[in-house]
Parts: sequence; structure tokens; C-alpha cells
Amino acid sequence: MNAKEFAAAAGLGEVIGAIAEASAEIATKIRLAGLSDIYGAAGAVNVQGEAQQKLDVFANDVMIAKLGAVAECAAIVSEEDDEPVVFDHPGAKFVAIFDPLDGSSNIDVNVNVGTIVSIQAVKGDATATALQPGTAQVAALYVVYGPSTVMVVALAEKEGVAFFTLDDKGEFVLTAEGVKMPEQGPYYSTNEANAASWPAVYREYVATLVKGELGGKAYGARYIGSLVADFHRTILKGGVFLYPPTEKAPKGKLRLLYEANPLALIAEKADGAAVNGRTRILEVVAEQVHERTPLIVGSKREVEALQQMVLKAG
Ligand code: AHM
Ligand code: MG
Repeated sequence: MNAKEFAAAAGLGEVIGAIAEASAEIATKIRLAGLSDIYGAAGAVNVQGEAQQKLDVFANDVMIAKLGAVAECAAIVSEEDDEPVVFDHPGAKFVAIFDPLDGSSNIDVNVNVGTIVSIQAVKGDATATALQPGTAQVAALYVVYGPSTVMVVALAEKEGVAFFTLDDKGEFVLTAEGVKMPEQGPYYSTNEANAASWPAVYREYVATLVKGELGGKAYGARYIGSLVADFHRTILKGGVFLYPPTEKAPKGKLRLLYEANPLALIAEKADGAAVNGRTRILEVVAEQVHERTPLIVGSKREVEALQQMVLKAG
């Protein structure tokens, strides 16, 4: 079974199939990036005299083109665009909210990047639909462009998450279903250079992990700086990813609607958890489509321990 058939069987029509097609094109572009001279700034001209397009602009364009061809897709909201892009698709049921290419600072150094998508059922206009809480998501997925290109899909109505691997014909083939994450894991993942500007409770929390005070075993550190890759490791191995508030970004750095919400649904469907410190991510009501949030996501044990410490700290 491929991703398109899996999603169609779940009543999502062609929406995930279109994202799969876009991701396959993005994967090819990333793999050949050095050859096509796509690294670096948009607007430049490469050695062949062709206009360069930055990879994140390319990814956004291909996502919009593929989803714009799907009758069930009413509109998209993208990290790359200030406003939603609304399609002329009367009666369309879904809005796709996405970060077309997350972790772009990693592209030029050949490190994993990803695409992250939240799918909401239409309720009002595109903005109102996108602003529904994460609990209303009908599905969420990410694609990690790594040594293999893997798509991980969660459906609201189904426990466990499904993994698809991109084959050499451009199809995402189902490779695992009903995947759950370990209840506790060996790693914490965070940009520790920010620690001095975190609220003190986050420093205390990381110290408890490092000292082995949560479950008896000392945690190791792993940080790629590419959210999808850091999350993908966390779902497979267990542990916790955290991007706390900092002095520079008191509301957090990551985006609620197209980074935190989809990963939170995927984590919960895999028996993990996600909070903004105090509150379950999926219950946070956004006021703006590009709103930021602190994000703590991963195995249940670690996320609940953090939440308890934050609530206790007042
Ligand atoms: P971006 O959307 O500008 O690429 O930023 C998001 C990325 C995430 O992939 C990653 O988790 C985070 O930024 C890393 O931030 P930092 O460099 O501050 O550690
Ligand atoms: Mg991003």
C-alpha cells in the first residue's frame, strides 16, 4: 500500500497523495541540490546561467501546485506565505497547513530537513479553519529527507502512526503501521546554548535527566537543529525534544500551527505527549496563523515530568 491509498481509505481523498507527490519532487531536488546549484540565495544566477530558486521556495511552490490540483483542498497556509492561498474548489473539505521545508539552515551542509503538514477540516474561511485547535486536526504528517526519505502519518481516528518509505519510482510505500514510541528514552534534544536564558525550571529539568534522576539512567544529548530529524529520532528511540522560551524568543521559536500541532498529534497517536510547558499543545487556541510556541514533545514519561515541574514552579 502507498501513502495515497492509505489516506484515501481514511476518507482524506487525494490530499495526502498530493503531498506525497510534492515530497517526492522535493526529495529529488534536495538529493541533486549540488548539481542543480540550488543552494544559497534566491534571485542569483547559477553557472549555467539559469535563475536559482532556493530550496524552500521550490518546496513551497511544488506543495501549492500539487494541492491546488486537488478538488478536496480548499486552501493552504504556509510558513512561506503571510496569507492563506485559497483555491477555487467549491465544497472542498480540507485545509493543509504546512512548513514546506523546515530546518533550512541545514540544507547547505547536507543535513536532514523536513516537510511538516497539519490537515484541518474546513470550518469557516481558510484562516478560521487553520486557527482551530490541534485537537480538531483530521491528520498530520511529516517527511524527513534523510539517507532514506520517510513520511510519517497520523490519523485522528487511528491509534499508532504509519511510516512510508520513498522508493526509486517516486512512491511512498507503507513500511510500518501502528507504530508507538518508547514510553521513556535515552536522549534529550535541545539547543543547550540557550540554557542561560531559559526559565530556571528548564535548566533544573535537564539537570535531572543528565543526573539520571528520572528513571535511574543518565540521559545523553542529541541535537541536529532540524526539528523533523530531531523529532524522528525521538519517536524511534524515545526521549524528549524541547525548545523552551528564551529571552530572545519569550513565546518560543517554533510555530504552533505547522510545527507544534502536527508533531503533537503524531506524538500522541504514538503514545507520546506534547506540551507548551503548562498546557497540552493540541488544546492551545491560536490567535494568529504564524504564532509561536514553546514545544516540549516526546515520550510520555519525560514530557509529563517536565509539565509537573513547570506547574509546580508556578
Ligand atoms: P526554520 O523554520 O527557520 O528552519 O526554524 C526552525 C528550526 C527547527 O527545524 C529547529 O528545531 C530549530 O529551528 C532550531 O533552532 P536553533 O537553531 O535556535 O536551535
Ligand atoms: Mg520551520
